[in-house]
Amino acid sequence: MADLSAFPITKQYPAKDPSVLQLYSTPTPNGVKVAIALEELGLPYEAHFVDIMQNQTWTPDYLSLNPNGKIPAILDPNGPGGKPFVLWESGAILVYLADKAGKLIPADPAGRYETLQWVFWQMAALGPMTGQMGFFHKFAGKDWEDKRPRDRFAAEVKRLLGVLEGRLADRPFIMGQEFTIADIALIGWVRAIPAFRSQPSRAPRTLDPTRRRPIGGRRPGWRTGHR
Ligand SMILES: N[C@@H](CCC(=O)N[C@@H](CS)C(=O)NCC(=O)O)C(=O)O
Repeated sequence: MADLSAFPITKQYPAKDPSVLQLYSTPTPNGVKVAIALEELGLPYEAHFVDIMQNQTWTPDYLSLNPNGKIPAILDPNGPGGKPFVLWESGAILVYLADKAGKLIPADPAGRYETLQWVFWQMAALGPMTGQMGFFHKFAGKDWEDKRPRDRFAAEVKRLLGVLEGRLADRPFIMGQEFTIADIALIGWVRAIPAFRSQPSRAPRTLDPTRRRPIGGRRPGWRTGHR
């Protein structure tokens, strides 16, 4: 049985089964990605709900896990070299899990780099821009008098969705017929877009589950991960 007692996070969230991967998360657009990947890969794990509304990521125990004070984060008792391994940043965790299981990322180098390109695009562009749009449309920034930041982020999200629509115009998933971590990275954020606007907006085409686009694919991991 793995001993995780050296990790202070296990005081805040005790591990019932320290032999399986420990997930610290919340079903936000970033948090949901890791749960979806774990479900899709069928890897055993134990999920700990981190209440970000109660600032639970800012405790000394949580910060010892992730000094950036954000979910998601993992503690894998069987990391590289068979040693316990901590990782945070959802994109890095997705790549780690895909490599660990040897699934959800193409094996050929070109396909692998192209998948990573879309994961990075989500992490650097669609995610942060949508987050800012949500801040200015719906959350604390909605009462700001100056509407230019709101309009700037909304316009950029619209442009980015156009890029995504273009990519999906002739294929069911980002990488063609294969469902990968690039799709998983995008799921939560694209689904959040209608809710992050002050007025309900027509869901982008990528959200329509009947089209079986990656965002709406009726996959078991998608459902469980989003709960
Ligand atoms: N780039 C990070 C972003 C993580 C992030 O922003 N997490 C948010 C929830 S989606 C969070 O933990 N917020 C809590 C807080 O800031 O107090 C990732 O993708 O993992």
